[in-house]
Amino acid sequence: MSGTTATIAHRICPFCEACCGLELTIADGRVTAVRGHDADVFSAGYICPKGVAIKELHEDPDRLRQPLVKRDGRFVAVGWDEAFADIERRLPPILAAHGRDAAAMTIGNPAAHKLSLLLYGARLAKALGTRNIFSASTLDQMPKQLSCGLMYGGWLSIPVPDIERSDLLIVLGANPVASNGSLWTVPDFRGKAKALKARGGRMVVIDPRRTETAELADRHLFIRPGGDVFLLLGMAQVLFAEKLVRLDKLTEHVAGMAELEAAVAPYAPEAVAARCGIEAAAIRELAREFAAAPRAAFYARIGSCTQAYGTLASWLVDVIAILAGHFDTEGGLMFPRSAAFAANTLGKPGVGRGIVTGRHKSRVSGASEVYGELPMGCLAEEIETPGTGQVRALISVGSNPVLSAPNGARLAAALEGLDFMVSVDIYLNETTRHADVILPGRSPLEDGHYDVAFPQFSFRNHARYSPPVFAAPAGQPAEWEILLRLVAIASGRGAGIDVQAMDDELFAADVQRQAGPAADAVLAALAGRRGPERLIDYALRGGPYGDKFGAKADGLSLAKVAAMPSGIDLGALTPRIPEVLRTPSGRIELAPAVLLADLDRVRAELAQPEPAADMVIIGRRQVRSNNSWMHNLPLLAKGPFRCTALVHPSDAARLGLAAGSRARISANARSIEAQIEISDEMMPGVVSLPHGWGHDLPDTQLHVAAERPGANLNALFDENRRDPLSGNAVLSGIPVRMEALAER
Ligand SMILES: Nc1nc2c(c(=O)[nH]1)N[C@H]1C(S)=C(S)[C@@H](COP(=O)(O)OP(=O)(O)OC[C@H]3O[C@@H](n4cnc5c(=O)[nH]c(N)nc54)[C@H](O)[C@@H]3O)O[C@H]1N2
Ligand SMILES: Nc1nc2c(c(=O)[nH]1)N[C@H]1C(S)=C(S)[C@@H](COP(=O)(O)OP(=O)(O)OC[C@H]3O[C@@H](n4cnc5c(=O)[nH]c(N)nc54)[C@H](O)[C@@H]3O)O[C@H]1N2
Ligand code: SF4
Ligand SMILES: [Mo]
Repeated sequence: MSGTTATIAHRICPFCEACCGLELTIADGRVTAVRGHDADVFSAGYICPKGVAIKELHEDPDRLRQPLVKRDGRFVAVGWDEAFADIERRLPPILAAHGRDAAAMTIGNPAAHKLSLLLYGARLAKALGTRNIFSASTLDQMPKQLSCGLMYGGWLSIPVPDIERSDLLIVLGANPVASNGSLWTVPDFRGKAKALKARGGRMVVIDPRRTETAELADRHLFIRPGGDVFLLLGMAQVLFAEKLVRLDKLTEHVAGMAELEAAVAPYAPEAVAARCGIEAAAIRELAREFAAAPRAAFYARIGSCTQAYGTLASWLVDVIAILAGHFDTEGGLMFPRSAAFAANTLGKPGVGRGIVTGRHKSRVSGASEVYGELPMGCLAEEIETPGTGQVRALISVGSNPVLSAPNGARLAAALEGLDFMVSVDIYLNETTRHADVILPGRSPLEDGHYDVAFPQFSFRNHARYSPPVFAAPAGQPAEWEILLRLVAIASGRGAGIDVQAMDDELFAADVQRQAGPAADAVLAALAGRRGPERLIDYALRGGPYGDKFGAKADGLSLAKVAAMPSGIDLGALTPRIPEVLRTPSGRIELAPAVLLADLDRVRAELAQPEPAADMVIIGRRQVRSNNSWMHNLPLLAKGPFRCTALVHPSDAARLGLAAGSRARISANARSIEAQIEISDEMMPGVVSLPHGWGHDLPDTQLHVAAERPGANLNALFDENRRDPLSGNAVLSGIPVRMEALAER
């Protein structure tokens, strides 16, 4: 027996939006056990297998711990100064010769879970000064951000179900039992759904697959993929036609009621039923049941976003909640009040400048800028197409678009054509293999953490901070330091810059701009802090519960939050209308003109004959998988093979597909091969395949993932199919052909 005693450490899990508190047992400098942190005020001990796998991520021999630089086509490990010297030699000349837009940046999902990347990624984007910013948001939630921006005036003012006080929860195109929730931070969704039912409440799930969440529900309705807008228009029409609208206290806070009513009037359930695959009577009943429930919430997520009418669908979900009187009220959809970083807690309450889009357009396709970004689907053409403004250099930050974006093969070829590429990433994977330099971030256990975004979507208000569990290896910079060195290179100040001094300078400039005359006092109050921790302290102390830099003695600061390893509970959600609004009118905009105009597409589609696809494909998520990058961890990779194409028995029989056999799935003149699984949980005519697989590309370093690579769903998709308003990719309901393959 070694003489060391075990110690306990706590860390907010960085893998999904549930943000569970982990409890780690540490002995001899190693993690020996991972469990849920029972005393965590927010997650109360809940975790899933991915949280346990944090130990394997920390120890993964494939995880990069040193920069890699490509020399003569092969990666070699180098020191940090050498890696930055390479970047300094190669990046600035490209910017000097071809202008700022010659550089592009991609930002992936893990950036939302890493304080350093979220807070400093924006600094890099600014220093690059390029319009070519692309992120996972346009493969995901941009439609919801846009609809909420238009309605409430803030890109992150997204209301969430107050599940603990609800009697009815409708879930559309989301599977929180597997995904653990998204744009809704709700650890242990299953437990909360069961509690809702135990107190007499009901849950209805609408999904082309009878999901794990649907299994828990009182009712499941299949919906035709891509048909959400039709269902939702039908429900909204019923609320008006049957006089079920009750705005109550919101009456004086909404604008556009008459326009909304006129806009949805043509869409009686009978007119839309065939398009969504739900009978008119069921649509009617759903609207009535929702309106009649004393307290009800409507939650829709990625299935409703990654489609051609994503923004309209996202808008209508909130519209229905508002019309039915289930908005900004207990048990309905409510706005969290985040302790830090929320734009909707800053500035003048109740009114603002709203949002703007289209400040610039993408060069090749003319796609509109939305929230400072261009659609990810446009990246390949921006690299391939010659001319002024052509993208010649790329910095990828925690993103793997070769697998996570449509038509990765085209993108991979485009990346090969770049003059220079840098990846800030922890793996040599399908995307980073194209880089000239890879700069690895630290293990999450070597960084402190505070969630910047997710408290803005949490089922309950809270503030939690995790200090680093382990010291970083000597010489390994934090990701914010990596990003600041890139800022220095991009802004011509040289890789050799004193990063700490530059951080002081950038921070002081922010405070001067934001705090005006109070700036000196604020800076003095924060003098002991550096890096992301200083930004958290600044945000917390100036935030809605803050100590206002000493003026409110009982208010929050980072020191106070850090002193509570189980976090601080800030209570159940409370009504925030009108204070949360930042629209120019100071009202909820029920009928934004761009959305009403977009209904033209819906009208046009209804006038066409119904599409007659043989099979359409959709995606799915699984508990032991996380997008494209956690398949290298043995704990998650083991067990039954998960990247299977799920089909209904009737389709299997019709197409001659046997369980366990392989099939070719084709669309858009491309095809993949996948293993068949047969289940009546699928809607007939729909096949479901998880995304993020396809780890069989050469020159990666993912030894575990490569053993069972799976098929890449996104290889089938068309990078040019988008929701025109948000630029979001269409990743659902694509017609495919399926053929049985002879056994090999
Ligand atoms: N067909 C289909 N496609 C989809 C989806 C779908 O439902 N269907 N979902 C979409 C959604 S919702 C999303 S969010 C996107 C995700 O798209 P991406 O963000 O591009 O994909 P991830 O798989 O999350 O890749 C994360 C990358 O970050 C790296 N990484 C992990 N941890 C760290 C870290 O701590 N630091 C750094 N620097 N890098 C790190 C990984 O090595 C990997 O390269 O995929 C989208 N793609
Ligand atoms: N275990 C695990 N957890 C994750 C992730 C992961 O990869 N694995 N990824 C994380 C990320 S980045 C995100 S964004 C979230 C996403 O969280 P969720 O939105 O809950 O994602 P999914 O589980 O993919 O659920 C989407 C559902 O939409 C259904 N669907 C597909 N097409 C349509 C359609 O046209 N209409 C309707 N109504 N439904 C449709 C699918 O069958 C599926 O059940 O999950 C996060 N959590
Ligand atoms: S649900 Fe799992 S992956 Fe998500 S935060 Fe909790 S432990 Fe981590
Ligand atoms: Mo996502």
